[in-house]
Amino acid sequence: MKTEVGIIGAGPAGLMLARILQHHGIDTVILERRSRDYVLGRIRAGVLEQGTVDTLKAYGIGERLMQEGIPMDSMQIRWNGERHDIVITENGRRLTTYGQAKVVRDLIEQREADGLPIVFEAAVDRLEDIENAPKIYFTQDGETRRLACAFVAGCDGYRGISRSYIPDAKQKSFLREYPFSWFGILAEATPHKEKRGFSHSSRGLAVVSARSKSIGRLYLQVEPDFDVNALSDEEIWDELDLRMEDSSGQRLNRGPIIERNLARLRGFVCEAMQHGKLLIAGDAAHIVPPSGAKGLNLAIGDARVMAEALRSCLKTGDSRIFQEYTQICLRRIWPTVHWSCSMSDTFHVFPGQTEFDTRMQYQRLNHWMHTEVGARRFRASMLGLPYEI
Ligand code: RFL
Repeated sequence: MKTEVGIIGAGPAGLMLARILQHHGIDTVILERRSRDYVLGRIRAGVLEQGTVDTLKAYGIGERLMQEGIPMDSMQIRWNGERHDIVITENGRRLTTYGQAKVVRDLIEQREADGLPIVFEAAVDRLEDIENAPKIYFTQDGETRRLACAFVAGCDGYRGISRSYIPDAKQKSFLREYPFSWFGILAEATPHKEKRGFSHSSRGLAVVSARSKSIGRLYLQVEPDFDVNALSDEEIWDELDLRMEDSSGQRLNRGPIIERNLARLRGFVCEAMQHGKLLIAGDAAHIVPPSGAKGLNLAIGDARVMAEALRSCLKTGDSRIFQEYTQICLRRIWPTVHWSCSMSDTFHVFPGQTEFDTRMQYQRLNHWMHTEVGARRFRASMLGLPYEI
């Protein structure tokens, strides 16, 4: 097999990259370790920045998003039962709730309709000669196959193999592990509009959001290795109600819990995102704690830069953006990681946390809620930084 850009991973980064390159008339093959059904069923992020929405629309993937996306113009924050509302729209820019599974579905279905290759159940095992004439070796149906390409796009997530082919990736990687996880549930019950958002309580953080008109996405802060089957549905709802309590006395709408998962919270940035003809993007290069809802959005931002770097190399022979790829991406990655970590540091209850620490957290929230400069910063960070490319 032969192509111009060999893409490892059919997550948001790999699929968006392939879509933009298709628009520029560049050949790609996507190799994905998991089955098609598995990829389509994977429940993850769900909040899209305006830039992500605009990017999807610009490349013809906006139709269902426009019909089914739920605009999110303000955010509720509860602090020990006290409710604050903060506006997060500005100059027509807003956040949109639309599940990552739907973004992935829309991109996959469009690619298939265009007759372009996504090879599922094709696990990449190794890369060769990434400095000159890259080859990607993968296993499919028990056989080793080879894809020769001009460039390799490593969009294979945090646990993928691409990053390990960048010689200084380890020395240039920075990690913060949080001492807790997020227990995420998907429920057949839409939370009432008045009962959504973040809630800090002495029992820990709770987050309540809607994924669609009939499905709710809710999270509880739990210990790092929490057993997702330890609590019954009713116990989970009881715990959510306790953490979301406020003066309204209103309880959450309850319904069957259809999915449970656990995500470790970490911040991670690899400052070496390219070597030879290999570039990495998305979770392969960085992880943000989910409190800022930025993981998927950052992946789309990287894909835009990588597409332009590859387009200018392949179509005009100009390698300036290619040479600068890492630096351009990092200028958007670090401030976004910083914001996601600030949200995490403010809303969680840390082991051994003192009353002094809690008051410090509250002061940060107070700054965001009650000062003009703080509210502007909150809004700008939630809406997402502008793109350079
Ligand atoms: P992805 O989505 O992880 O896609 C990488 C793809 O690469 C494939 N792959 C390989 N394919 C071939 N050969 C190999 N050797 C391969 N190794 C890996 C994988 O199967 C996969 O299909 O990365 P991408 O595209 O960079 O997109 C990033 C986003 O998915 C991610 O940032 C967010 O979903 C983060 N995230 C969440 N963000 C939120 O804002 N809210 C959430 O609720 C939320 N929940 C989550 C999450 C991430 C999770 N993971 C990654 C642990 C829940 C989970 C469980």
